[in-house]
Amino acid sequence: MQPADLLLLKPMQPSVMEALAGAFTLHRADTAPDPDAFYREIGPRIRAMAIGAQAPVDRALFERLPHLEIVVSYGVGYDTIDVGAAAERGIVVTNTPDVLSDEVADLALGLLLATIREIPQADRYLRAGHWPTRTYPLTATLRGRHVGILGLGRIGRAIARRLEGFGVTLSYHGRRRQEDVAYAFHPTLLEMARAVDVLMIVAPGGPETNGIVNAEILDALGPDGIVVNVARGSLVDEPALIEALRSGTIHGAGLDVFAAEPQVPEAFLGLERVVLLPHVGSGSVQTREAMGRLVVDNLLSWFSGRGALTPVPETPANGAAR
Ligand code: 8YV
Repeated sequence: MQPADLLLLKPMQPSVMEALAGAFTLHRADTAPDPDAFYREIGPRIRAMAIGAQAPVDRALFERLPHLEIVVSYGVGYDTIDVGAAAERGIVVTNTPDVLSDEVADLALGLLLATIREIPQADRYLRAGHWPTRTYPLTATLRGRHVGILGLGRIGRAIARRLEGFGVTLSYHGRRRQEDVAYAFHPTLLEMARAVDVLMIVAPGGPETNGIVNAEILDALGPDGIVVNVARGSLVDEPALIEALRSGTIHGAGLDVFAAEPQVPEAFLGLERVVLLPHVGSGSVQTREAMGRLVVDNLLSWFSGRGALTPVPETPANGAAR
């Protein structure tokens, strides 16, 4: 049988490219000299598409791919894929849940501690030769804190489990109360922000959560407040966060994600009580390999007629609507 035609918007990691090349006929959109001609010629042959997380996939792209059956995304968040338009066409969308939860949770804890105890700043201080002249200034503490988790999904729960070991109080806010956890549920983000002094952002991006961490929420966190974001930059009103950090409305922030990444607002770079990371939450060799394997396995399972392994809930698991 002829291998199915697979579209890549950009190349993926070598192990994934190798596995895909062995099973599919690959077409790379990023190297096409004339994108319109490329989609006119190749578009009708494409049955599958593999993408990196945060690649925009909209209705207009689906229209250029009339025989598309499946979109496999390398990442757990799929806020940039129009899953509504996919579902209408019966196109299955898959993501890579579970395999990255512990890795992202580890990074979130590291970022929280780095922010509160100023670990990167202290490292810079030592390297700059300041220690012999003056000991490093005392920092804030995690002791006695109340952490509010925005989004108690798989990663949120992995973060909460780790935080239990740190002896902090835990609360959460999300779409609904979860009966199998003992942490306090807050029906609104504002109510939770008033109760806690650390806001850990782990909720999905997209229109429902766009800019929900705004000036009012930051004000409610208060002057000891710490914001840690390992989800999507879009959840945070970045100008409001910059202002809150400048004015001392909150104490500090640890950010792994930004609204227009890889562009980072210049103002963050000049702020002392901020730890900035280049979206590395899932970025270990082992976890990225596991994500890559799941991308490939979803495709292999689909084209052997066994359905997708990890379809997102919005689209049909077996393409039933087609
Ligand atoms: C990305 C992520 O997958 O899973 C997600 O939603 O944001 C990350 O793990 C990673 O940056 C690779 O694109």
